[in-house]
Amino acid sequence: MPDARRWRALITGITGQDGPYLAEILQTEGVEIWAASRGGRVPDELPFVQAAPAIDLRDATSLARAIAAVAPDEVYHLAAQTAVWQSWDDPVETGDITGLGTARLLEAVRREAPTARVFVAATSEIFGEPERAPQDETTPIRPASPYGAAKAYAYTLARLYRQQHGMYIAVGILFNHESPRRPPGFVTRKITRGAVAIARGEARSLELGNLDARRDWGFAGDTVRAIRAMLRTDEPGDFVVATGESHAVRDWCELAFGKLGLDYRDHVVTNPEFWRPAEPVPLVGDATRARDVLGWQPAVTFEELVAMLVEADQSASQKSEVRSQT
Ligand code: G4F
Repeated sequence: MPDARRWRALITGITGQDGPYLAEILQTEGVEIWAASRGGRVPDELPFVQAAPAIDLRDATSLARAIAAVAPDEVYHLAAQTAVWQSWDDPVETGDITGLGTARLLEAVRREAPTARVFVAATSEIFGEPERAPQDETTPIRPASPYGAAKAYAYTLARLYRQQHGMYIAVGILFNHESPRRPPGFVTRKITRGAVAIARGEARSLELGNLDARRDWGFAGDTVRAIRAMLRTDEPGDFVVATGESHAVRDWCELAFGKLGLDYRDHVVTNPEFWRPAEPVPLVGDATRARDVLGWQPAVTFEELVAMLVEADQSASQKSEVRSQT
C-alpha cells in the first residue's frame, strides 16, 4: 500500500531568512515541504525540502506551473524584495516583485489550488508614518517607502481575495525579526558582524546611519511560529506579530559591543550614506490578537537576541579562521 498523501506545504522565499525556520517547524510536524525559488534550488542545509519548478514573481505562468505541479494544501508566500533602502533605488522592480508578485501568486492559487490555505507576509512598513503607537490590526496604513507601498498593495489584495473569492488567506503584519540567518545589510547583523570583526582586530570602526532610529525587534524563529499558527485557525485573519518593545539601534550597539568587552562609542561612526530619519511615532507592535487567537508569544528576549547574533558571528569567524589555516 502506498503511504497516505501527506499534508503538503509550498514555501516561496526559501532562500531568505524565514523560509528555513518555517521549513524546520513543518518538518517536525511531518508535513511534505516543497520550495519554489527563482533558481529552482533548495539550500543544502534543508535536504528534507523538495524543489518545485522554478518561479519568477514577475512571470505569472511560472507561478501557475509551480502551483499546479505541487498541488499544495497550504502556501506560505514569503518571497519579496525586502530591503527598504533598496526600494528607493528601484521602486519599479520592488513594486513588480513585492506588490504585483503577490497578485500573480494569489491568482495562480485561485486558479490552480483554490482550496489551499495561503499565508501572505506583510510588514510593519505598511504603517510607515503611523498616527499612533503601538500599532495593531486596526491602525490605518500609511506607507512611507516604495517597499511599504508595495507591501500595502499585497496586504490589501490578500484581504480582497479573502472577501471576494472566499479563499483562506491569512496575513501576518510582521515587525522586524532577526536571526543569525539575517543578511548583513540589515542593521542588526551589520552591528554584530562589525563588532566581532573589531574585537578580533580585523576592523577599526563601524559605519552606521541613525543610532536613534527605533524598531520592535524579535527573533525570526518566534515569528515563524506565529506564521505557522495562522494557518491552523478555523477563520483566516490578519495578525500583528511583534514583541511590543521598542529599542534603538544604539541599544544594539551598546549590548553587542559590550558583550565583547568594548565600548561602541570608541568604534561606531555615523555615515550619512546610511541615514534614514527616525519616525516621529515609532514602529512598535501590539500583538494582543496573535496572543489571544493563536496563543502566540515571543520566547526570545531582546538581550538574548543580541547575544545570539554576536555568538553566531563569533563562531562563524572562528570557523573561517580554522578553514584558512588548514
Ligand atoms: O535593519 P533595517 O534595514 O530594517 P528595516 O528597514 O526596518 O526593514 C526590515 O524590517 C521590516 C519590518 O519587518 C521588513 F518589512 C523589511 O523587509 C526588513 O526586514 O533598518 C532598521 C533601522 C532603520 O530605522 C534604519 O534607519 O535601522 C536603521 N539603521 C541605522 N543605521 C540602519 C543603519 N539600517 C541599515 N540597514 N544600515 C545602517 O547602517
